[in-house]
Amino acid sequence: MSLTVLKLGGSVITDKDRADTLDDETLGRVADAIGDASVDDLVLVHGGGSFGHHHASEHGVSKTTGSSDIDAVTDIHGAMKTLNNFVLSRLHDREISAVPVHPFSAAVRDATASLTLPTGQIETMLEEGFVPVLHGDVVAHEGEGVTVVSGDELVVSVARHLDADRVGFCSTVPGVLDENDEVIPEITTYEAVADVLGESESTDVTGGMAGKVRSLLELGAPASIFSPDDVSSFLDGETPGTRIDATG
Ligand code: IP8
Repeated sequence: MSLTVLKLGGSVITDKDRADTLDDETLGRVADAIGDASVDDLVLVHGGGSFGHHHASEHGVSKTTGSSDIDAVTDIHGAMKTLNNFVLSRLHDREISAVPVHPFSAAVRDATASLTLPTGQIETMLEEGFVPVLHGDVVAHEGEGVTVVSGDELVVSVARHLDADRVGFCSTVPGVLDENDEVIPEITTYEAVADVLGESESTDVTGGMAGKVRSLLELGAPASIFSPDDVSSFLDGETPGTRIDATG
């Protein structure tokens, strides 16, 4: 059986300009593509968009800055569960056996901020024919209260532990873009794209593409970044957008 992990970017499935607002049209299109595809095993992960990020920034919680305030925990986690429920319902409308996996109840960060996400339940869900749907969330973090765990971190963790065959990121951009805004078809080393992505941390803050490319190069499985229009072709086994694979 081959395992595919697909991340739905938060800004793809929500309206990023309005708090707690779905982009139902795009979510519906992506759900249609997933419903029409014939993949063996599929794990979905979605980001926070205007649900998680809005509440996280209101409470000053990030991947590195934690909080023990129960209102912060319930607001952020609650918003992400609401978004997860919307995603599940749109998948159920297409007869996809999607089931929720809430990282707050399963994952943990130690004092060095290293993330542990048990995957036994996800494996059994897959074996039983379900499509587990994880999401960016808050997680208990030793010495910090809770911090944010991004969907990207969850994708990397799940793909590593379950030895995924393919990893896809459905994003608002059609791939990693060069200086002329053309899609770079393939990235095999960071050096080759360092000039375009920038080495600085500011790139991570503004777009996260540099950090994403770095962690995908370390994944050990081919990963692709593409737009919602390309979900079908990715699930059909093609490599739309940018393919990132350090193994060449
Ligand atoms: O959108 C962040 O997940 P991401 C989730 O994948 C929260 O970075 C709670 C802000």
